[in-house]
Amino acid sequence: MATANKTKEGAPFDCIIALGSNLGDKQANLAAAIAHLEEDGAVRVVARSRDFATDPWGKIDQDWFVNACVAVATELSPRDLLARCKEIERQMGRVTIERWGPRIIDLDLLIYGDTALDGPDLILPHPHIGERAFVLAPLMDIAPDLTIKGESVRELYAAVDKTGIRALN
Ligand code: PH2
Ligand code: MG
Ligand code: MG
Repeated sequence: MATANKTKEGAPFDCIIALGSNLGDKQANLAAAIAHLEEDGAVRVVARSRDFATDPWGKIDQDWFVNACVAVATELSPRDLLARCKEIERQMGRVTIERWGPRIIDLDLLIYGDTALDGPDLILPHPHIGERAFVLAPLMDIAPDLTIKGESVRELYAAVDKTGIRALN
């Protein structure tokens, strides 16, 4: 266990993974990705947010997204967990044509304990959490008191533009 981070229900977790989809059956894609995460026993989902419909951010000439987050417990290292996420994206048929473009499924590591990394393939904590309501709204569901670089999810969420974000369940 990397740190003593806990969900709002008190369940310890190692990592938070953000999920997004804006192609096909978006909610089913998120559910399938979460099932894949758990299928080999190396990752256990300890909390799952609601699904949120979100307007596209960054590249706005594309369909709306469904976004969610899961808190997971795992013995996998950050890089092995990233590789597992990339493998799931590949298995589910993700094709990347352009940066921030449409995708069947996107799995991003947001935080992994108190690990700070700045590599070409993985930056931890994820550098854009504070700008993105589509990440912070689901995070509020599972870990509002989590601190990221000195600011709580609650504080970050209060400050971000929440236009175009709505819970689906
Ligand atoms: N992901 C992006 C870029 N823009 N917008 C929304 N609403 N949801 C996303 O998951 C998303 C995005 C790059 O990963
Ligand atoms: Mg992403
Ligand atoms: Mg990604």
